[in-house]
Parts: sequence; C-alpha cells; structure tokens
Amino acid sequence: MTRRAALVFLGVAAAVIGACGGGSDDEKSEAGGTEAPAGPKIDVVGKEFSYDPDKLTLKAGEGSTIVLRNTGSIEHDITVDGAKFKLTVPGNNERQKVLKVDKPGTYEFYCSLPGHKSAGMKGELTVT
Ligand SMILES: [Cu+2]
Repeated sequence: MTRRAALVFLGVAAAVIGACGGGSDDEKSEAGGTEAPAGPKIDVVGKEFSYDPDKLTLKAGEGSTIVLRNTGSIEHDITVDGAKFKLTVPGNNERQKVLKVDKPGTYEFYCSLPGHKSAGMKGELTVT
C-alpha cells in the first residue's frame, strides 16, 4: 500500500521534473523519505519501580530507537522533558519510539505516572 503510494509519488515527481526540464530535484526527493529515523536501538527494561539500565547515552541530533520493555504489571513510561519525549507502555508489554535530542547535555528521564519517579523510576540520559 505505502509502496504503491511511493511508486505513484515517484511517477508524479518524475513527470513534474520532466516537465520542468531540470534534474535538480533528484537529491531532494531522495532525502525526502518519510521513514522515521531508526538509528541505534536502546533497550530499556522498566518495572515497579526502576529502569534497567538507568543510564542511557545517545548522540546529539541523531535519532535512537528507545525500546521499553515493561516487565511490571502496571503501565509505565519514559518521559524526557527536554526532548518532548514520552513513551508509554502497558504492563507486560513492549513499545518503541524514536528519541532525538539536538542539544548535548545531561537530561533526566523518568516515569510520569503519579508517585513512580519518587519511588525510583528515574535515570540519566547523556547526550554527547
Ligand atoms: Cu511507572
């Protein structure tokens, strides 16, 4: 379905470029893919009330896929305020989301459910 849409899009783009008589849009269309950046995969296990590991590192400006495996019985999340990032996972489930932080520094990540952070669900995110 999406592949077909992409092919149709390419066909239209080629027609437009052809009509303009220029090939300068070639690079643009190549870089304009809608695929989310996957980058390195970072596995985190969360449960009541901790993360393992509780220290994460990623590169500034580069998307990393955070995979949160919640081995607890209730919902947990990973929230990073400075990056507008929140990944919520129901109990005994696994979800993933791309995290990209543009500014190097040290950030805190934590579970935003009431009481969880103070119970220990927090960690440190280092962006280099
Ligand atoms: Cu939690």
